[in-house]
Amino acid sequence: MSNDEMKKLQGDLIKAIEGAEGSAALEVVRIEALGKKGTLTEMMKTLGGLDPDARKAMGAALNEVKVAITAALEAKGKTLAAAALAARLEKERIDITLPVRGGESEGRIHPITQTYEEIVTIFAAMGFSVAKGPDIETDWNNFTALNIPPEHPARQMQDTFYMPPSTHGAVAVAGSEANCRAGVPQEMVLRTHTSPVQIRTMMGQKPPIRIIAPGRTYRCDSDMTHTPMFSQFEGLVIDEKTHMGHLKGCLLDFLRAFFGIDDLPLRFRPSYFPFTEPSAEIDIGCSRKGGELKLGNYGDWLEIGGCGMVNANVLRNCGVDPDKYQGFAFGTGIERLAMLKYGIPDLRTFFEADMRWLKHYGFVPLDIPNPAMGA
Ligand code: 2NL
Repeated sequence: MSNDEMKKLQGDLIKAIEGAEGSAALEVVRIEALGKKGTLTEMMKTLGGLDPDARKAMGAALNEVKVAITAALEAKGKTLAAAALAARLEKERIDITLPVRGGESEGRIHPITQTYEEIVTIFAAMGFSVAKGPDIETDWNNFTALNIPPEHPARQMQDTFYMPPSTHGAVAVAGSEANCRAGVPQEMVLRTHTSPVQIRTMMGQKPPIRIIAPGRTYRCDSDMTHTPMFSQFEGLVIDEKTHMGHLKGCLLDFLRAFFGIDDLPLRFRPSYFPFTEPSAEIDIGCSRKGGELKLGNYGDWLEIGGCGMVNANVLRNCGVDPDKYQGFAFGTGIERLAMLKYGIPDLRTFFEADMRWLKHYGFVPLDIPNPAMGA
């Protein structure tokens, strides 16, 4: 075969490769050239019958053609695969901006979830992290570390759900910091507040600390205004110079953002908690005229939670030096905030799983108010 014939063969093969309209057509071209009975393969087979010089020249020339068309096959293969992927992506594209099927008739975001998200969003913007912990807690984390003495009424069986000893082995009396750190078995409870999350945080990391701890809590209580399970969120800030002014400013910013009332008044009323000193109840301005509760600067007051400076005993219990660090903490109920913001009159309805209630008070997914929308 002459050089010209060889060049023509190469040109024809490359033309066929470039003209292939899909990977199947390309494979046909490949087999025609390089398959067991392909043009090039057949020509390779004739090399043996040539004399050495001719064999060498012809072999080199054939190999050149083979290298060229192998490269062309590979390049075309990639182009075809990319085109096939692009076509598939185009065909299978999902328009996520479409409204959900059934639209308004489908699910709702529960008001507690909605309120929880709003609280987290506002505190995140103020530089807080969200801390979480288990619902089943040690005596130490739930009571002892919080300066709640063994005889405190909150520890009574009527107020606290105790886990049966069979679920956690032998039971020592109330925990100690050493026992807790060593993992010695102790009484276990369903947490009665989210404070154990803050105890865990203080025992596990060095200040400065700035967290909120939202989540479910449990108490043996059931009447018009109490359910055995409810949601709380607490905040904790520990640093070297943190003081009560920071606490009040922080709560004022949060409450005004949450309720969307720029001049909402805030009042601290002296109180007592074992875990804070001094302690205060958090009151916000309201009106009760005509039996209707309205939040704002109207001269009347409504209690929405408690707060204070973290008791030095609590800091010591968690291995934080009270001579170097101090901080504030606060706590409030999520259902309570949801009821006030969204005008839900009865606490118990939160947990009845009544779809008519959820349809009325719930939020349409992808259409929920948030602080960024001025809600
Ligand atoms: C309320 C009152 C409060 C705290 C919670 C707290 C947590 C730690 C240390 C000190 Cl680890 N304090 N939490 C402080 C004051 C009040 O909650 O009425 N909650 C619904």
